[in-house]
Amino acid sequence: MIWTLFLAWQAAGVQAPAEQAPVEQAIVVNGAIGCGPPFAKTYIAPMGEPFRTDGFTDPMKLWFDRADADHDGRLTLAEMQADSDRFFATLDKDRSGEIDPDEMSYYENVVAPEIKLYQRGQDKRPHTREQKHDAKAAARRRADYEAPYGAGLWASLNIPQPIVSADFDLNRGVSRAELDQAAVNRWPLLDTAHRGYLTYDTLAKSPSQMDIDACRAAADKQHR
Ligand SMILES: [Ca+2]
Ligand SMILES: [Ca+2]
Repeated sequence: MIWTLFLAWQAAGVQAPAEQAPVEQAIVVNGAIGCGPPFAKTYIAPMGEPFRTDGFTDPMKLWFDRADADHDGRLTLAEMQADSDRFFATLDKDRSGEIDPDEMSYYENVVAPEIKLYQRGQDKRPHTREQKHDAKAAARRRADYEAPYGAGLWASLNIPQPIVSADFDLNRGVSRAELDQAAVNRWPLLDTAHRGYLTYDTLAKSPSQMDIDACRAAADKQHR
């Protein structure tokens, strides 16, 4: 029974929580058109945690549903902070109360390698017409100063490194209080309607969902 559940879970493409996520997971340049494996889709949550799916489902939904702890469909700032606190605990491996430079490096290299500005292998020689198109689009995005980069490519907010940007006192460590403060600062950028809560449907579409939509549209066109 457990095994069947595990297989079903695998088939659903839901990845393990961040700290257990496989490092070598297929990472595609944002904007690559493709549905399903190996086109894993990533969402970097506002407080920096990566969520990954198989390319058919929106990873932002995984984040939303988990952060919405009372499952009323409304995500409050307190819920987002509690979710961020839980993530903080997974990053603060030595439980010093601060994400130190080593732990930050682990975050960037192992937990959320997608956020690195230039990924090794990112610019592999494109072969197919679609890959060439994607490579051009990626180059255009990098050339545009205002364009998202780092975590911003995968996120609702254009914050290249969502953990390090919470180091308000610049001591090269991020405390729980700093991350909580970052949540307060980021909240108005998400709750643009000033309702005091977020709903999945009113959040801007995630980059992954836009990819999924584009992919579906392309597939529909082919079948017509
Ligand atoms: Ca809620
Ligand atoms: Ca600090």
